[in-house]
Amino acid sequence: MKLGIAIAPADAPPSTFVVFRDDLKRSIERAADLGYDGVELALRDASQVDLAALKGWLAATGMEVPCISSGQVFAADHLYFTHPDEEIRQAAVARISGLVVLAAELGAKVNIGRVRGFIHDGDTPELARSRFMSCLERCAAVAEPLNVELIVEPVNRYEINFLNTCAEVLETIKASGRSCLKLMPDLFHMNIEESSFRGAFEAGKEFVAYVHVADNNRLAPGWGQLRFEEIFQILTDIGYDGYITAEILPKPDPVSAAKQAAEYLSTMLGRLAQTRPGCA
Ligand code: LER
Ligand code: MN
Repeated sequence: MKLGIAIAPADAPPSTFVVFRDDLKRSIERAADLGYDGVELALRDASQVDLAALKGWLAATGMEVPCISSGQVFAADHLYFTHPDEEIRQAAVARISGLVVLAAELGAKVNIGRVRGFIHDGDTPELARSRFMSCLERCAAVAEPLNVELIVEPVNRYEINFLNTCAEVLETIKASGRSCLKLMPDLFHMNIEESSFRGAFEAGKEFVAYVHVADNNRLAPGWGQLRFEEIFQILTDIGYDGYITAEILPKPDPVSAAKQAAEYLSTMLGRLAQTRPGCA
């Protein structure tokens, strides 16, 4: 497994949910120094990034961008897939499609989190689902030929009222039949919504493509009460070998949080490697 950390450009709105909201070059260098393998880029629009410069900073540090996240398309610009207005839905699809084209250049996945939208008052869950599925299909039609995975994230009921559990997301992925659609579990949301970490991961094991990690209080792992040793054993048991990316509050300050997450998660992964059969 590889370690990632969520970052955003300095001009991202303060509500952007990342550890470092700063000059991208500085954040990438800081993350590399702390031992991360990659940075998840939180963007609202592909035009926020100078691709040539970004590729240069990644090459200089040996870092990757495993994922572009899209929460600000929803939170800052209010574009989402279940919106009653088709023009707004299409604008959300266009934003995600732009992020997909950028992701193809970086070998990244694109996250579909809160941009899925919510069930509006007066709408039925079936109507919200059909709008969502239509937008997802339009994005998948762009992503699939570019070999970009769209990773759909279950988000807990206190943040959104649609697609809260891994099972609900899996149902939509399977119904779409698109091979570029995958599952992106987030431990914080799972801790609220799932009755069992093991049950949810095992049911989705063929689809888990990326994982957000945080402790139960959204602080860095180790500063809450999740049992990470057990969770990483489950990830190992299902054969997961992708990114685990810290999506945590920048508290008490961004560097302390990022340092704690890197040290704690590296230790955890090291411990697991030692218990694997055949490992020295
Ligand atoms: C986004 O990845 C997420 O997990 C949300 O909780 C952010 O509000
Ligand atoms: Mn998340």
